[in-house]
Amino acid sequence: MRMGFRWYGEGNDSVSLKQIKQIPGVETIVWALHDMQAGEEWPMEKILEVKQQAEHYGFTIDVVESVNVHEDIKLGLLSRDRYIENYKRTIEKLSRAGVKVICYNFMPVFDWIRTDLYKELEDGSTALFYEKSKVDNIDPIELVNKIANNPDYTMPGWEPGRLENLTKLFDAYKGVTEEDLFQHLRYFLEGIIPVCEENDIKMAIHPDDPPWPIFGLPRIITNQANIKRVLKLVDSPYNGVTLCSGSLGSNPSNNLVNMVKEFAGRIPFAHVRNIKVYENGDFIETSHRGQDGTVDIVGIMKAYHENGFNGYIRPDHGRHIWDEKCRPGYGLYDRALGIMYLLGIWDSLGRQLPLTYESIIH
Ligand code: DNO
Ligand code: MN
Repeated sequence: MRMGFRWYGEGNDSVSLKQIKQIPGVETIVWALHDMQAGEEWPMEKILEVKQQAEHYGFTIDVVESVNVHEDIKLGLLSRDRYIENYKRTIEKLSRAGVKVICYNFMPVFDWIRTDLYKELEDGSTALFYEKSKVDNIDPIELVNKIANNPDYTMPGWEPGRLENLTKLFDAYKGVTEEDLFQHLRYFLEGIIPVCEENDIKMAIHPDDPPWPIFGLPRIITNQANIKRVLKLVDSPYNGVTLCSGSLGSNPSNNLVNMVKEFAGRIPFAHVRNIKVYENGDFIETSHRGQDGTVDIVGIMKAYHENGFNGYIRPDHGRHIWDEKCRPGYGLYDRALGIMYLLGIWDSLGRQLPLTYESIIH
């Protein structure tokens, strides 16, 4: 298992590489060029700039999250081929820079959705919260405007460029079914996986968050059966999943331990985080500790260990604690606590030797 930490880049993150360096066990940053639009080919100079910054602190840049997929690909439009070509070129460049895994998602229009970014938990910290009835009853355009007008943050999937076209996009998705989405994903994978095989880059699809249709838009990366189907669309070890326990865990009928067992070998990247799901379908993000939420974090880590997991892993969203000002869900403190918890479980499952006295004498 190799530990990673998501970093939004110089000038774009409240957390510095210097700080990340002081979290035990982190080997790679999980990064992206966040100013690139979906569908654009990534420039090599910008990739190498991040590589240089990371290597200065001894990190690799093995995991990219995400290279976003253009909506025309998800919609299955004729123009998709151009964007698939760009995607292939980006894969080749990332491979040349040393990248091993690309995380991406196939959610129409939006990435993750929450109704409150700073909901107070019992301990006085705040965290991302999803109120089901609110999303079920809200006008999506109204919600998006509210978020777009708050200059304090951007979220993946909520970049201004994407928000402008929202009404048009909703129209374009009218009549697009789940089955259509599967077929569009197949077409995309058939295009890129041979390039991944040649360039030794594993694709890892992130589950939909939350894992059910929202605003009348279809969502397919939602449960065990559907993930199994995605892995078979192109049955190659280079077509994998980012198994995100928090996203999938917000539907209590998803059994994450079973998924780790079934998909072992096809999980190049794991997101491990906890959430607390309420009976009415609401959920709140909690600390990573198993007892604090409804996701079986210890069981999941054990299942990874038993199945010889040697992929990348990262803590996912954290709470906002100790008055930290940061991107919602992406502060330093709670994610660092999350790492120590995950490493604590992991190290207790195998024999971890302390340093020898000889090894510390120079
Ligand atoms: C939620 C997060 C997501 C993820 C993207 C991947 O669990 O991990 O925002 O980064 O969906 O494309
Ligand atoms: Mn995730």
